[in-house]
Amino acid sequence: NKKAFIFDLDGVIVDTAKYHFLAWKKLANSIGVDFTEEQNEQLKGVSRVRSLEKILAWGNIELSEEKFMELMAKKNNDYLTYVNQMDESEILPGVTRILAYLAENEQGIALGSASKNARTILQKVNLYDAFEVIVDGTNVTKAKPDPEVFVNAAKQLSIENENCVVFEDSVAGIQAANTAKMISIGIGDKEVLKEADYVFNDFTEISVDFIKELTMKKLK
Ligand code: G16
Ligand code: MG
Repeated sequence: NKKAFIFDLDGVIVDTAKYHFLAWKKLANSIGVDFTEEQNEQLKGVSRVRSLEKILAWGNIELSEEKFMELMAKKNNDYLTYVNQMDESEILPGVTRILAYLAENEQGIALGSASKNARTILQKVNLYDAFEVIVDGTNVTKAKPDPEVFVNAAKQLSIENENCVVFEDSVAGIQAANTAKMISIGIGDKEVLKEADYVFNDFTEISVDFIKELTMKKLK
C-alpha cells in the first residue's frame, strides 16, 4: 500500500527562515526600510520575487527592473553565505527518524519547496539522496497556495493526489495541499495552521505509529 509523503523544506526539514531573515534585513536596511521578525513571518513560503515586492511596498519604494534584479541577486548571495555553512546538525529534530521509517517501508518520498536553493540546501545537510523526487522553485510557475508544486511531485512519483500526505509550515502550503486533495499536516502553531488535517509543533511529536497508520488506511 504505497503512499507519497511530500515535505516542504524551510520550516519543516531545516530552519532556513533565520538566514532568510538576516539576508532580507541587511538588504531592506541598506535601502532604508525597517525589517522585523514579524515581517519575516509574512515571507515564509513566499517566492523570492514576491518577498522583495512586499519589502519594497512596506518601504513605499519603487525600483527599475534592473535595480530589482540587482537587489534580488545581492540578497541571494548573502543568503548563500549562510547556507554554505550548513551541515547535518541543522536538520530539525525528529525528521531523520521519519524519513528513515518511510524509506524502510518503501513509501514515496518527495520534496516540495518554493526555494530555488532547495537542492543546494539538501546537499549541505546530506539529505539529497533521501528524496526520490525533488520539486523546487526552479520547477514551478505558480506559487503556493497553488497546488502545482505538490501535484507535480505526486505525478513524478506516479501516486494519486488522494494518496499523498504533505508536511508544511505555511498557511499557503496547507491550502495548496488541501486544494490538491492531499492530507495536510501542519508543522507549527495550531491556531495559525487551523486549516490543516493534523497539526504538530514539530516532528518529535509525530510518532512512527501515526505515520504507519497513514500508510495503511484509505486517506480520503
Ligand atoms: C522558502 C522560504 C521562503 C523563501 C522561498 C524562496 O520556501 O520559506 O521564505 O522566500 O523559499 O527561497 P529562495 O530565495 O531560496 O528561492 P519553502 O517552500 O521551502 O518553505
Ligand atoms: Mg516552509
